[in-house]
Parts: sequence; C-alpha cells; structure tokens
Amino acid sequence: MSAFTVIDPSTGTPIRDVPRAGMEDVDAAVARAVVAQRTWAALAPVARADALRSFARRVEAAVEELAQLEVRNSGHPISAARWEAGHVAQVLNYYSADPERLSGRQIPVAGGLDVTFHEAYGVIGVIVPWNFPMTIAAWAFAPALAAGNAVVLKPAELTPLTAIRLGELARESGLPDGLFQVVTGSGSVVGQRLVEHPDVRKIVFTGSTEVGVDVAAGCARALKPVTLELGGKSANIVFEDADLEKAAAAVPGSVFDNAGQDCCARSRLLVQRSVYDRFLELLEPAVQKWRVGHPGDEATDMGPLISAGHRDTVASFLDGANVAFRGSAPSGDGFWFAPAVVIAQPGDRVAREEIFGPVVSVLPFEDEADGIRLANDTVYGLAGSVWTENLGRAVRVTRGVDAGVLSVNSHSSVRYATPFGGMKASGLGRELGPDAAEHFTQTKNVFFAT
Ligand code: TAP
Repeated sequence: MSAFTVIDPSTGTPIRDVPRAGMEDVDAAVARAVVAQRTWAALAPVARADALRSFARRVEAAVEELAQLEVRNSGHPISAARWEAGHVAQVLNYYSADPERLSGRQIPVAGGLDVTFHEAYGVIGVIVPWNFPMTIAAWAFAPALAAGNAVVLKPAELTPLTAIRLGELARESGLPDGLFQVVTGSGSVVGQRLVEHPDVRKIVFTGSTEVGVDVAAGCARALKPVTLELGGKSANIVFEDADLEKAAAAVPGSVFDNAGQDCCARSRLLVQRSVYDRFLELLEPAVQKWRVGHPGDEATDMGPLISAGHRDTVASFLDGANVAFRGSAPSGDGFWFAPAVVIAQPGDRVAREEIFGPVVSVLPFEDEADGIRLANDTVYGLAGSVWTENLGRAVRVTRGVDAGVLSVNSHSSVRYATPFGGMKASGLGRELGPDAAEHFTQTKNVFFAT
C-alpha cells in the first residue's frame, strides 16, 4: 500500500507516514465489518453496553495521550485537545446506555399483535473532516455502534493520527475485530468507495457543502440514507440591551476558536447600530488578549491553520477588505495567521462565504426585524448566538433565525446530550442528543396473527 505524510501544522514538518488505502482495501474492510456486525448485533444488549463502556474507559485513560497527539496532528491547543478527547469518552458513555434502551412499540391492530423493532443497518460509513478529527467521528461511531452497527471511519488525509489511535483503543478495549475500523486515504478513493459500496448501508458525512452535495448524489444513486453536517456562516447578533462587555469578551472564542476552523464559527458579527461604535471599542482589547501561539503551550487560545494552502485561501478574504484591527500571531515556520476583524457590507465575499479561518465580518443592523433578516441572509443555517437581556426578544429572535443550533448570551453549540445539526445548506439530519441512535436503525414491523 502506498503512503502519505502527515504534517505538523505548527512547525510545517513531517510527523509520520500513513497508509493510503485503495478501493480493494476499502472492500476488504467492509467485508470484515459485515462479519463483525452480525456477531455484534446478536450479542445480548447488556454485553454491547458493557463493551462500549470499556471502550469509553479506555479512551478516558488515554485522554492525555490523545490530546498530545491531536496537538501535533491538527495544531489544536492542548487545553482544547484535552476537552475533545474527554468529550469522545463522554459521548461513548452516553450512548452505551442505548443498547438496553432502544425499544420498539406495540401497536393496537385487529386480529393479532403488532410490534416494531429498531434493526441496525449493518455497516455504516463515516467520513469526517480535518477540523475536529476526534469529536466529529465520535458523534457518529458511538451511536452507530450502540445501535448494533459496524463502522468504517475515513478520517481526513490531513489529520488521520488521532482517528487511527481511536481505532487501536477500540481493539485494545475488547471490541470485536472488524467492528470499528479506520481506513486512511483520499476522499475521492476511500470516501467515494464507501458511498458506492453496496454493503455500506448508511453514510454520515461531515465536511464542505460542495463535497456533501456529491456525497448525497452518490447516496441517492445507491439508495442509501445519508446524514450531512456541512458548512456554516453563523451570526452573533448583539442587541443594544445586551450586556455589551460580556458579549464583546465572548466574540473571540465564538469565531477564533480552533483558528476559526469551526463549522459553528460566528463569522458574522451583527451589531445593533445604536451600540455599534461602543461595541467595536470593547471588541478591540478582547481580540488583542486572544493568545495565538504554540498549541503545546497551556496558555494558548489559538494555534496555527491546518496547512499552507488553507492559509493562502483564508488570506485571500482580506484582499481589498476593510480590516478594522487584527490580533497577533507568531512568526516563523507553521501556518500562522493573525485574527482579523473586518468592517463589511452584506454583499461582500468576506460576509457571504465560509472562510474557515480567524476572520470575522462586522455588520450593523437597525432593529429586531432587520437583525433577523440579516442573520438569515445566507445560504447556510448551522448555528448562531443572540445577545440580549430581554427574554421576549430572545425567544422571538431565536425562533426567527433559520439555524439548527442557537444559544442566548452564550456561544456554545455542542453538548453530547442535545441535538446538533444544520438547516438549509448546512446539512440534513441531526447528531448527538437522546435520539441519535434511532437514526442508525431502521424500523421493522412484525404482525403476529392470533
Ligand atoms: P471536505 O473537503 O468536504 O472533506 C471532508 C471529508 O470528505 C474528508 O475526509 C475528505 O477526504 C472527504 N472527501 C473529499 N472528497 C470526497 C468524495 N468525493 N467522496 C467522499 N468523501 C470525500 O471538507 P474539509 O475541508 O475537510 O472540512 C471543512 C468543511 O467541513 C467546512 O465546510 C466545515 O464547515 C465543514 N464542517 C462541518 C461540520 C458540521 S458538524 N456541520 C463540522 C466540521 C466541519 P480528504 O480530505 O482526505 O481527501
């Protein structure tokens, strides 16, 4: 098998080579998964629950190791990487209850007894991007395994190392061979083969809207269901009655977290005109305080971008843009980029396209209706925040914004116990929360004549 090299984005130097799988390797992995899934689904529910708890414990014991590996794999600051590895263990723990709780219904009918079963699909293909290599994978593999499926996971070529380690931890924890496999390689070969393979019964894809549309078309041709978690251009909407100090202090974390390489990044900052100037005054010191530096340093808020090519793309958004102010960034090797705050017009490229970098566009709005209109002036609909001290306004605006994940006086989007996913071009379906395992099963109805 040929190989590709993984690069540390904070130094630009090679870390190690990883196998580049071909179509035949994918087919072999799927064949192993088919066999493993039959045995797994036939296990007693309590045995599957126990196996998932062991996997969770194994991940929990390896949090520091996974976090240190993620620092090099993706350039995430160590504090964030620890949270991410711990979150994987929490997601596994949460869904380990499902094997014993996924129950069907008994439906009253004439002439017999009618019951429904949640049957596993079989093999699930999970295709993930490079921005959160561990957590996004876990959102799919944990509920998929809990529902009785096998999983073949394809990490992004840029960041495969922590996914590979999770696959090893699964085996070390005692999960059956072949039940959870990680196949590394390119999207156009490994990803596409998973989409087309007749024994892969469902796809969970997280990535760009552009590739997501092709994946959805491939799944339609193969008649298989697909969950899509795609791009975003989310809004932070700041009203004049908000706690402005608190809102301004939260902005850097809401858009520069993970160097802006976050599908939920609030990359449009909408500020009511009456407090616009004051808010920008408060924002500047908050941005200056945002610490960009080596991801291994405990004090770092933001590491490098993922690659030199991606840094060029992000930089192109500042060409001709009205940059109000920028934060700082280290010089030298590594794909560094200083956070930027841009004064934008609604039609500007910087305000319309997903940048996936530490760039925020600031736009004024007049009143509540105008704020909602501007927030919805995008093809995307993933996340958003509303800053106000008026409860009625918070209710009206959150109901008026077309996005799947909203928060009030906060920029948090992800909790393992609550549903996550996008509207419009941000995706189809939901992950996380109490119902996720149901999305990995199909209903079977059985009628018993009496
Ligand atoms: P993409 O380029 O779309 O890649 C995502 C994954 O799909 C990678 O593993 C990629 O493989 C694979 N892929 C590429 N072409 C494929 C094909 N033809 N068939 C099947 N798989 C294929 O996205 P990215 O640049 O890695 O990630 C950034 C995007 O992800 C942003 O738009 C971001 O908003 C979105 N995102 C969304 C969410 C949620 S939850 N909504 C979360 C994180 C990221 P290779 O790259 O290895 O070739």
